[in-house]
Amino acid sequence: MKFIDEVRVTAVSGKGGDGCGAFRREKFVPKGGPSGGSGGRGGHIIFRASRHFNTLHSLRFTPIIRAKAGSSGGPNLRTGAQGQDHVVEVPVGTLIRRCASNRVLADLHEEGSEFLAVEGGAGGRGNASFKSSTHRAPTRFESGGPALELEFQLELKLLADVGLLGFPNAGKSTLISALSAARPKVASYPFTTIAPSLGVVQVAEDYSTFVMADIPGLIEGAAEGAGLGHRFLRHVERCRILLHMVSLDPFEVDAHGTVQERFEKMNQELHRYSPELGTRQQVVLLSKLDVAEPDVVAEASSWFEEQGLPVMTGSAVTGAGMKELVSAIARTIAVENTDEA
Ligand SMILES: Nc1nc2c(ncn2[C@@H]2O[C@H](COP(=O)(O)OP(=O)(O)OP(=O)(O)O)[C@@H](O)[C@H]2O)c(=O)[nH]1
Ligand SMILES: [Mg+2]
Repeated sequence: MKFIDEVRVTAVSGKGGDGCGAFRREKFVPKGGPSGGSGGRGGHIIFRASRHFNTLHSLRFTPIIRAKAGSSGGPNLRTGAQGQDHVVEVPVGTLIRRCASNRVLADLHEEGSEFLAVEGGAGGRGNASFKSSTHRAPTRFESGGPALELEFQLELKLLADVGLLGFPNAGKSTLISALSAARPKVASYPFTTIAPSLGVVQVAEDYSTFVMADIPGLIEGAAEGAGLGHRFLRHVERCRILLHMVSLDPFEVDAHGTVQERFEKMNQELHRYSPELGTRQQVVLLSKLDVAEPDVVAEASSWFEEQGLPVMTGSAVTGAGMKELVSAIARTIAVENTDEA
């Protein structure tokens, strides 16, 4: 299924049912009085977060969502049935904006959380509702409230603890495949990954888990749209930490520069996307250790240490350094969590 993380929908609530104007007419019941029932409320449009969805794909082809109208009230004090609400299930992590104002109205970041987007029209009152001690035969009754039509922009921002960041071919998808049950496509050409995916990683020490997000690779100039652009960074925006991967593969030097250059270029792109994301806590992994030249590893490691940046090395293919990496990520997430509390 195609990964869709942005859709625009028109939501139309149900009209309220009309109230009824009627009088009780029965044999042997003189002056039976008003008996018009009220109309039922129109259906609401409600968005609900569900773990069963991980893309907004299903809304792509239903750009107009409608709820049912309420039924009219009837004679003999019959109240009209309420129009059925339309509950639209969206992935956990969906932001809802009004198109008119571009304001974020809701952030459905918890399973089951709901947002009442458009209220159904109120049911009109029937003439029986207007009865009083001084006005015993009212003929007045109301129409139901109108249906409302509003436009919304839905935007999915995945929720994960750690986001993978790196140039194409850094080995991001290989890493998430090695550490979790996620199986994104892996290949030796750039931009193999074109849609984000999530994987759950288990920490050996205490059986706790964290969620990792794999996103497409970024290249220099992504802010101007180079490669796949930088829009996928939205999916790591809400990650506690970033795992910044830089490949030690000698071939990458020709493609995008030395390890240090690639690290700095990536951080610049990150900063250009969002200065706030640019300061997010990072764990640096020099990947593909199995094909690295020893002097390059030594030089890069000492450069990172000079900068005061903790750096790890490893290979998702041979498994070297993976256990240490998972522990380091788990520790960093724990620190971030306590800092926030
Ligand atoms: N030797 C070696 N090769 C690796 C390692 N990790 C990944 N690769 C290879 O590197 C290539 C790219 O790996 P991917 O995991 O697809 O890289 P990616 O960062 O997800 O790339 P994009 O999705 O294109 O951004 C594949 O051919 C992998 O088999 C590693 O640790 N050692
Ligand atoms: Mg990939």
